Amino acid sequence: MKSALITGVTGQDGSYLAELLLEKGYKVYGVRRRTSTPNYENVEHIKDQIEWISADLGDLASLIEAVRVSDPDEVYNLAAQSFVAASWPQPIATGQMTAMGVTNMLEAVRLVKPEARFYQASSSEMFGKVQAIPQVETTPFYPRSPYGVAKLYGHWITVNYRESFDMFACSGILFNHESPRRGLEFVTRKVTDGVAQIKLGLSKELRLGNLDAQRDWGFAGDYVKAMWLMLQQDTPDDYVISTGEMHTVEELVQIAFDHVGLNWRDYVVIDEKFVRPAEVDLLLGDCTKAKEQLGWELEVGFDQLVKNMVDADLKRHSLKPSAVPVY
Ligand code: NDP
Ligand code: GDR
Repeated sequence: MKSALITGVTGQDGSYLAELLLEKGYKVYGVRRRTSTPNYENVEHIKDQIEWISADLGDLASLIEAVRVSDPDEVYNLAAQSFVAASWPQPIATGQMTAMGVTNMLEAVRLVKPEARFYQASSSEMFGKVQAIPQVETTPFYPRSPYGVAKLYGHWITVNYRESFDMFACSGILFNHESPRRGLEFVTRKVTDGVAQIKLGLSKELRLGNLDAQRDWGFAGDYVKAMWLMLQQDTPDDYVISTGEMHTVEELVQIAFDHVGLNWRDYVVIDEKFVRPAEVDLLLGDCTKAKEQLGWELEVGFDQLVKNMVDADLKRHSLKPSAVPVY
């Protein structure tokens, strides 16, 4: 039985990856950090199948112990301060977790089990102010946020450990991927949750920032398969994972409102509070390398993804007693 250690297992991607690895018969060790109010929402259904290890990306000693206890064949480093907008008000914490946290995890692997295969969750945000359209593995980087800068450090330190210590370390340059388990502050989920609340009479408006931003949005369940595939190859490498399709935030909003029979213009309010100090105007990935070398394929398209997320949020709010408006 293979064993895998996942950091960030309580997050969106970690939960789908844990499901995938459990289905494949792995023993899954999940890192959770100590919080005053633990949140297992994404992993409630598989909580008992995961071996839990208490550790923090900022604490090398705890990561060394995590690698020692789990003795992993594969390590997936998904933990990070992952919300771009929060990286301006918290640039140092973002750097400590999203950048230095990667070195901590790589060091723990190098010191305890250097032959373990390592996956780093890199990001299309590293392309930032894009230098070419579409973006491929060799497109120059130009990050536009403290988060993007931190991810770029994480990306290069992963490449460096591969080249310096001959470690099997891969970096997945993943474009935006979403699901009903996406955090509520990210734009897709904010929209689908907002639409569900408006439809059910629980809210009257949806406040958003830049509707012109364009992103390449895929389904998280498809993307974690690419992570696993990268670690099954003969040699370690870096891969772009994307859909190759770009949509504006406005298109996302339109599909979500249309799905419940409402006109978005009646409810959306532009709020400067959600406009970023430096924006990434567009991201569009070309994942030909992943398709050809990994045999990776996309299953869920953009329209379907948005509708599935709206449906999931409608269901979630309908099940809550608070969903019944009090007149
Ligand atoms: P989430 O924000 O949903 O999950 C982040 C996870 O990291 C949570 O489990 C969180 O734990 C954990 N975490 C945060 N800080 C620490 C810490 N100091 N020690 C231990 N654990 C910590 O992110 P996603 O699942 O969406 O993304 C996974 C990774 O992929 C992230 O690194 C993200 O930056 C990257 N990425 C994501 C993309 C996307 O579109 N989703 C695209 C490209 C890259 P807790 O539950 O306690 O908060
Ligand atoms: P992003 O995702 O920054 O691309 O990072 P997010 O969903 O936060 O923003 C996408 C785009 O939507 C615009 N936008 C808004 N965004 C939010 N959150 N809230 C709003 O009200 C709003 N209005 C407009 C943003 O300006 C932006 O252009 C995600 C994260 O998962 C990262 O961890 C990951 O690395 C990248 O995707 C790839």
